[in-house]
Amino acid sequence: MIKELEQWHYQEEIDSIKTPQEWEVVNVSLLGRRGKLNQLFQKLKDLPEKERKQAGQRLNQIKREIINLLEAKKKEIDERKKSIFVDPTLPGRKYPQGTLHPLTYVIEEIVSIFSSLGFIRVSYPEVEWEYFSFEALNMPKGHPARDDFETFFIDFPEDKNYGRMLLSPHTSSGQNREMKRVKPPIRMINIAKTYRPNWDATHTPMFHQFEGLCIDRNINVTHLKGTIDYFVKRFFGDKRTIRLRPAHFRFTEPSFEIDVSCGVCQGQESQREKCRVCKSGWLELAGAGMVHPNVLRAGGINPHEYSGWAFGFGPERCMMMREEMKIEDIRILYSGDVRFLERF
Ligand code: FA5
Repeated sequence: MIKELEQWHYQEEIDSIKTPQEWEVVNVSLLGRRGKLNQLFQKLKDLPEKERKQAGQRLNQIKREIINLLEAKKKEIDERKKSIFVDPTLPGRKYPQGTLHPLTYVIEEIVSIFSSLGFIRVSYPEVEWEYFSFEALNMPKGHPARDDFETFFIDFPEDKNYGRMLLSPHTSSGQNREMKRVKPPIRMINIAKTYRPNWDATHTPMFHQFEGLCIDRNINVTHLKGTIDYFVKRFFGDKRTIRLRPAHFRFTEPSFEIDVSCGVCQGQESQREKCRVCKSGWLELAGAGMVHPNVLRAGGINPHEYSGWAFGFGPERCMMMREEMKIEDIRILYSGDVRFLERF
């Protein structure tokens, strides 16, 4: 015990106290009912008589030292407190404040534009079955069109009806789920995270898509064109126009790529070839088309009674195509760089 007492650095502990709160903590830990000193006093009774006497004397001595040191420390802290001048008229300190991610604002804006047309926002699983991402979209097992949607597969037992589990490569997987959830008329806007193994200035492995789906009696391409034109004018500005180019998707027939006129050169003939952003007057915006009859059937909808269209946009790309954004590399959105995020 004597050895333990000699190696006890209570003085250093008391010396290191800086605030009244720290003083309280140390005071209780040394002199409190369950404090170190009391614990050592309790141990005395188990020592042989000779050692007990010696240790008892030393312990009492240490107790007095601790009391004196703590009192001196308290005085020192009180003195220091008196000498600190507090000016309550000074303005408060500003703490850094976080904001929503810029893409969250963009998604809210997109939802509000489509809500005004009667579209209802839904979200479907990001960890999805092969069936909803491919089979239900007229892409049977082994079909080469699946390669267009490079996919991350999940290490999970295969389901005999739904196939392998995967990270959804596009929001089109929500089409079949929506058709099974509600009967037409359907006006869905499905916004979710989507995943593909890509990484460059215009691709990230995790990105978002928003999928529009409209199914009703007598729906045709003019409704699709009108809806997208309305969105583009509200999102990018009145001067921007769209064009539909023929394309191929297995789940729509006919299928289109939708382009928006470039916001930098405004698609003007004299300037578009020199434009550093588009080189053609147009920027590729989304895929779209009339829902394939097989896709309607897979969703339990009679293609002789109903028709519909669908589109799939990338909100990150939409954000990049806004002139005022000046985002040249999509990856900055997910870099966590506060200097970039502070702009919003
Ligand atoms: C599709 O994903 C189709 N499902 C779209 C569709 C829906 C067509 C409904 C017909 C009917 P695509 O692979 O082209 O198509 O992707 C659509 C948009 O997602 C692209 O225009 C782009 O804006 C965005 N996108 C695709 N891959 C990435 C990526 N790795 N990073 C960021 N955005 C991406």
